[in-house]
Amino acid sequence: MPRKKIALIGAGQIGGTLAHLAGLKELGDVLMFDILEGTPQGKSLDLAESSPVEGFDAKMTGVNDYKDIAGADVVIVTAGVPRKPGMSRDDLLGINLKVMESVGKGIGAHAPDAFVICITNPLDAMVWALQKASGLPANKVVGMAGVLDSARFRYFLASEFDVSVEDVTAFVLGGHGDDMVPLVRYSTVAGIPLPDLVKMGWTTHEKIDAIVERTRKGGGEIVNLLKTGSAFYAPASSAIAMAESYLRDKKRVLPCAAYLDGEYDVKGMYVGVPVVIGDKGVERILEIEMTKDERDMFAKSVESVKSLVEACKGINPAFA
Ligand code: A3D
Repeated sequence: MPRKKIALIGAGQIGGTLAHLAGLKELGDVLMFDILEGTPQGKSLDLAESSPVEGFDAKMTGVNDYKDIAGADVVIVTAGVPRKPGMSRDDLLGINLKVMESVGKGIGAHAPDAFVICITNPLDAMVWALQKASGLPANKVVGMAGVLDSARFRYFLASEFDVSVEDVTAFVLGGHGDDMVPLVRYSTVAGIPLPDLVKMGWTTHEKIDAIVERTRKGGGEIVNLLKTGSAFYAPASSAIAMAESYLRDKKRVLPCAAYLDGEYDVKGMYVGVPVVIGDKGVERILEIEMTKDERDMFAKSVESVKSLVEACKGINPAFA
């Protein structure tokens, strides 16, 4: 069986980490594209030179021409600019919208059969723009945010309880912004929901509230520490989990920014919800019951996404 081909659009901090992880996991041959000449070539060569030490077989190639992504099975998009301290994700809208336009056209022309994962911020609006610009079916274009947000939630909870991260599951819904919706009721330690752990005296409501708040602001916490960019290790791991579920038809249930066509009473927008990812792309959207409070939080998050999508249409009427 020929190796799968993974194209990475953007060879920056996340792009380089994606290539490294894809190599280590032998997901396929990796092709890195960037507008900068030399960067994707240099990173690819460096990574290829690590392969004999790590013992993986994967071709690593750096390119500056979209025609080289032809035949890609998966395309992961990180092209654009990241946040600096003091910036919100939404401040990136104007610049990154233009980038999504050119990247979308490149993918549509050269890799129309690929499964596309967008990471560029502001995520929910950028994945929407990327899908429109590429012309690919909505179930083949998805945004990475929920896997990262729930990984942060899981890590904070595991630290609070002093248990393995493997035994903590977490559930985050909504847009990838500070009003995302971490669902406490659906988050568990070995199947025991958080409210029950409060009853068992493992933690308190106040501590859970503080963890929820830290999760919501998790991206900003890292931006403030790094000062020169945003998180890249955990975002790359999260997107690789999604790519692996597609490539190996694992049918994992993962929170992703998916195109909603009436689900959750949202139409024509991308919002973070649990989905099944298999070899057909987004194969199913799980619609869960929410309490009134959860519905209100979700509605607020959807409103934020909607205002960004409207702003995109204002900047470039071609998206309307
Ligand atoms: P960075 O290291 O700056 O890499 C971005 C790369 O994109 C650079 O190498 C640029 O040269 C390249 N680029 C810029 N314009 C184009 C273009 N038109 N075509 C192709 N390549 C281009 O950033 P990063 O890797 O740290 O972050 C990438 C994006 O991911 C940013 O928008 C971040 O805000 C976003 N991000 C999202 C999350 C989510 O959870 C959704 C988390 C962390 C970062």
